Amino acid sequence: MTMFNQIEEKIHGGGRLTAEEGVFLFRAEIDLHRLGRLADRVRREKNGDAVCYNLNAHLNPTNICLYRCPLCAYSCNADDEKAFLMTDDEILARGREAAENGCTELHIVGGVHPDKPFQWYRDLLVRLHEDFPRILLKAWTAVEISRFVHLTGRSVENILCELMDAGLCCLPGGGAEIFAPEVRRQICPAKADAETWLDVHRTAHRLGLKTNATMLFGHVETAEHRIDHLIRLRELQDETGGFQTFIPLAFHPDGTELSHLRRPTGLEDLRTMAVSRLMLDNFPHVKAYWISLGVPTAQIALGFGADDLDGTVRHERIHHDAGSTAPEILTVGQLEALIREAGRTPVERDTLYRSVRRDGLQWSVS
Ligand code: V47
Ligand code: SF4
Repeated sequence: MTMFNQIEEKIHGGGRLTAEEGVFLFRAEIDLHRLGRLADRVRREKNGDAVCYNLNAHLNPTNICLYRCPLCAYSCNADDEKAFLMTDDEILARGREAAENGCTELHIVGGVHPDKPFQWYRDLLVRLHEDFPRILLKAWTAVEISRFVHLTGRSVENILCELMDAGLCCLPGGGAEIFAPEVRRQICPAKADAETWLDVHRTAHRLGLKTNATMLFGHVETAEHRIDHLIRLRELQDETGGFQTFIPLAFHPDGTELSHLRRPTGLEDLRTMAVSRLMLDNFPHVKAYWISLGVPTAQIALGFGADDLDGTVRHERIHHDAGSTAPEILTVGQLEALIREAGRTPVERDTLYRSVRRDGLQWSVS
């Protein structure tokens, strides 16, 4: 029996893939359609026909960043002509716009500003939460949380508790990149390391705060690095159960210090989606982020393990600055049509994966 046959039998029997099997599935000669069918079967067992999506908006309060990761085209220094720092009024105007458009979520991340104290990040949540209490705030990556720990000398737990009191609902999955230190040294040498990222999420889960996880693929990493990354996430999920969804992010090189690299191809995107679904047997959802994959690949990814399509998305800058040619926004009608055309049933969800029911401008969750 070939190794692929053995893997299929294992998956059909509910078994868990080893690192060696995961690396094998990344080999170029593996039949992508066969791999996709396997991931699609696992997806169907977990989520049936449903594909969830949400109505959200991004808020990136500043692009000034202390870390200046080589992978990033978005960040800059304070004296750069493209530098911006939003005022309180501009931030609240974004909240108002999101509310007027029926958004249930604000996704808030940005540069790690060299001068802004923890209080600035906290107060921003307080103001948005006070003015727009129905919009759930998915805010600050583990990288930002570790910066707050450094700034205040307080513990991760203490910082997260204060942010939860301020209105934080969930941590986004950014900053994970690839955990292996030899890769981080090349793509993001200055920011939080793998252990710090995992510890922030572990602590969040212990406090009852749900989080997401990402993996940035298609730059200098190998299949072994990707599998190591996925297994470290799987182990933490075994321990805590606090991850909601996994998002594979395709690297966009334009405008970064790594602009000599090429963007991963559509086939690499789909292979990574399928292997992620198969390796992360304890993650409820796998997300196709159309801003990163592009709309056509994100739609096809719904047949390669993804069951979560993020989102209506307005005002995204991080991937667009790095050359993403995806639109700025998709309407609910467009998202639902993409899902239906893929033969699946669209279900609106909120940040915590509760179903959303709408009646005119009002909505309720269950
Ligand atoms: O951590 C930065 C990535 C991430 C580039 O939690 C780049 O639901 C590609 O994490 N090419 C931020 N990617 C985005 C993110 C995210 C997105 C959607 C949903 C969720 C969620 C989280 O963007 C960063 C980094 O990995 N990124 N630069 C680039 N040049
Ligand atoms: Fe800063 Fe994040 Fe860009 Fe790194 S990826 S430079 S931490 S904004």
